Amino acid sequence: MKERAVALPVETGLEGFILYPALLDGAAQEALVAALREGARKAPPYRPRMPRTGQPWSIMQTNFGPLGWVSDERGYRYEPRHPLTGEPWPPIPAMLLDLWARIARWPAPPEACLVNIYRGEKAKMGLHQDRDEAALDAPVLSVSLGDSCIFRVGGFARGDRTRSFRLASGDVLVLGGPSRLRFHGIDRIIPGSSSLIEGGGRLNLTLRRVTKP
Ligand code: MD3
Ligand code: FE
Repeated sequence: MKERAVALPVETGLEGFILYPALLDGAAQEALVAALREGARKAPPYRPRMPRTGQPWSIMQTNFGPLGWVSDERGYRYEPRHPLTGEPWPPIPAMLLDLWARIARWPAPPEACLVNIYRGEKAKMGLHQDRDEAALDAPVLSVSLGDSCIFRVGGFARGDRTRSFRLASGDVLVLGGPSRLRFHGIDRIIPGSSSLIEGGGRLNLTLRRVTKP
């Protein structure tokens, strides 16, 4: 996949938190959406549920790669198979593996690509930490596609002060070093801000190393 030649990522002031605005150009975004649509035929998006209560989330999810992140009454965990079809997740699209190799600065490939699907005004993700991975020293790489959103990032305790950023289609974030354990969430999407996805909405891809290499 071709990426824009962005020499300098945006300085966020947060160590290990690197934002590459519009790293993916329009053609790369289109190609990625096409690859995701193809994969999603084998791994249909489903609505995750909260541990214990089974309360449904406002977003849908699916995964690519040898492992996929799932949430239901039994808790948060990584699984090698789709919860509804029982089939292995489809492979991570090659263009995403290339992107990881180029900018994650990590010696082993990602094992999971979690796809979050935000549709409508109600779609959001509460403040949380990502710590279900044994390889917590590996970064998380995030790609935003479609409508822009308001992304919130805090500190290392839930009550710490937060800042918010707008993330737009084609933006790539690398969350590494100490920032890997910052609280973060999505307040809302901004409907009508992109025409990339038919019918509107936002996709977020997170590439993750789960096991220690
Ligand atoms: C900051 N997804 O899937 S991606 C998630 O846009 C998740 O769907 C959001 O949080 C989304 O867990 C945000 C950006 C992101 C991902 C992981 C992080 C930011 C992070 C880990 C630590 C700090
Ligand atoms: Fe997260």
